[in-house]
Amino acid sequence: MSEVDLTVHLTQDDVVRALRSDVRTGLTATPKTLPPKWFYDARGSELFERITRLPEYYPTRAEREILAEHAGEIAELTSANTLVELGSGSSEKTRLLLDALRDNGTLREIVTLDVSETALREAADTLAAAYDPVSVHAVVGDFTQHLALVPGTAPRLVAFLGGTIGNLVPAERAKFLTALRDTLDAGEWLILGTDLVKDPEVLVRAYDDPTGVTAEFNRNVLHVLNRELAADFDVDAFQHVARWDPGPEWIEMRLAATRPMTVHVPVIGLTVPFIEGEQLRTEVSAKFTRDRIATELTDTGFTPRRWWTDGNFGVTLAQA
Ligand code: AVJ
Repeated sequence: MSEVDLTVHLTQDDVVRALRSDVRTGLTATPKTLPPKWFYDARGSELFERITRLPEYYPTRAEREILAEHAGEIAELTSANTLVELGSGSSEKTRLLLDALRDNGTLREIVTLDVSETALREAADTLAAAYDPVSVHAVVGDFTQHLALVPGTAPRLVAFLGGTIGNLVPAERAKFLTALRDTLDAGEWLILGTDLVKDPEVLVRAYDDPTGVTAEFNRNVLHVLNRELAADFDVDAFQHVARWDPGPEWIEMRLAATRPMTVHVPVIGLTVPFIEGEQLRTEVSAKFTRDRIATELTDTGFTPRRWWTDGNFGVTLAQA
């Protein structure tokens, strides 16, 4: 079996430094915020897996169906030699694309990029076994920082799936898409999954399921801070909140303090007061329209080539 080669652009030390810096910035801001990327330790990733199987959380199923239906066409249109997967958590859906590229006879390399070396090694080994003799490059990095370092034989097809781009606010999206466009040669490809604007009740239910899995996922970020930074959050004293904000058209997840509290984060010498009812924002998940996606892609130098939807979720194929 061909070997996986692993490149580390982000050490454990960098990750710890980034967490400290994000926590200091976010918990001293008004209103308080934390970036969603810190949800995903082993427990958070497991909780997210459970979310994807909830009847209320339609995006994963919708995207899988769209990709299953159109992977062949995507492979034909792109004839990609390299599939680059941003965030290896989505490997399962990426495999629909990999199967199609292999069947198309063009697949030569797979690149998978993720912040978690453990998750990455596992995903990369599985891919190497399944797609032998295709070579697999695992890159430990952050898709907002290390795009320029993504290897692979052109034409590459970069897959950014799951609607994860919605976790970025518009300025961050523009920065990310511009950086991605800059690293691609003209003619290379992006396949982008985006959740769509719809009835707010449907959206809120997807982020506030009756069994409370999403609530546990949301609170998990406080467990991460307790473990990694010796913080003393009373996790159960925070209530899960999911709201639709019609202005920016995103779902906001928040954690509301159910009583006044003083939280200590000794590792960074921080003391954080919460008043009763105060809400800490933990995630935005932006929802899109076809027009908005096309505009954001065009504004950053991409040309949208194809659009598929089931009415709930959209998949766009764009070319650099
Ligand atoms: C994996 C980031 C796309 O925003 O829908 C699921 C994460 N948050 N439920 C999303 C999530 C709450 C998810 N993404």
